[in-house]
Amino acid sequence: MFPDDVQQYAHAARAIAELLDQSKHLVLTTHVRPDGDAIGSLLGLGNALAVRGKRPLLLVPSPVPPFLRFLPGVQGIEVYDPSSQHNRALGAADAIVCLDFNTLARLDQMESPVRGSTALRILIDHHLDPETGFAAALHDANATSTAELVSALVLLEYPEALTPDVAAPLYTGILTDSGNFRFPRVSARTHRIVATLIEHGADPVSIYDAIFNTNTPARIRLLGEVLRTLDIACQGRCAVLSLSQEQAACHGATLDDTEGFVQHTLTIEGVCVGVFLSQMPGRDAVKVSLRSKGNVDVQRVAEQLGGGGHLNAAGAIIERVTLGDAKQQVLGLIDALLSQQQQNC
Ligand SMILES: [Mn+2]
Repeated sequence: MFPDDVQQYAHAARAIAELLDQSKHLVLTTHVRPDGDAIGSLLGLGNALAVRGKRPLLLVPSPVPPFLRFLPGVQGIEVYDPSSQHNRALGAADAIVCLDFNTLARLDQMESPVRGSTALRILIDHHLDPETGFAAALHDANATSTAELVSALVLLEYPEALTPDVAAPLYTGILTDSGNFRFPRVSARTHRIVATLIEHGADPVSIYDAIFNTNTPARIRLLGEVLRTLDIACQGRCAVLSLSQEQAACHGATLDDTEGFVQHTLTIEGVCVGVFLSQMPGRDAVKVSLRSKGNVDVQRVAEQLGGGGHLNAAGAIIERVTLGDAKQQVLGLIDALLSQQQQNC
């Protein structure tokens, strides 16, 4: 680590550490439908505080996805249950640490007990435009991940607590939220932090294996079938994949099995918009997943279809439509988008 790498966070980290040190009843939480960064940050900080003798309650609004259940300490995470002691615990907390989200609406059914609690709220996050009301915040929208910021906090305030059980979840958070170190916010600093995590026991090979080498034969066969539907449109700049209900049913696949299929579209040279259309099982509707490169704003396309998302990743559901009509509608919007703006991709 270069000394300057995390120095910009020293002030924020000190303020957070002071609040954490003072609190007896500490709750750590993250957003609904947690991803690798959410759970990695939660466990990274939770395990570091445990080394320091704290016993924070790790409480989340929805279950940990199976691909993250290899992480150390994951069995200690509790899923919020309004009929249990959780409301009392939130009410009695001195501090609630909000990781990887910045608006309390992302807590889903936990939002109202958290809002109702007198606990100080502490923010550690990298999303744009955090809401107000946090007693202390470590926030940087230029960081790859919340786990990168938690790593900075640990390195600045609890360097002795950087054990393998802390390093592995933090590595997982940075790895997954940076698209395996390839998204634009990845920097030399990111790699220096990751190098430090590896030096302290994060194992890149076993972590990658646990997260990514988990396909079933059925999913790979389904992917093969989906890849055969490839269509190139908009003068080679848009790639479309699709999946009908019949194809999905014949492989016994659910929508979860198609997670990540859309990413294959952007691996084609010259393609800057990727689309994956899937008929929703048991519904007369088509799910549209959109990805893009550079400044091509697929969120605008999603919004026109009644959905939403971000600049480079967005989605929508079109009701009462055939797969063919959905494709025509989506391609019309993408064609208009690509001809409107100056595109850099
Ligand atoms: Mn994140």
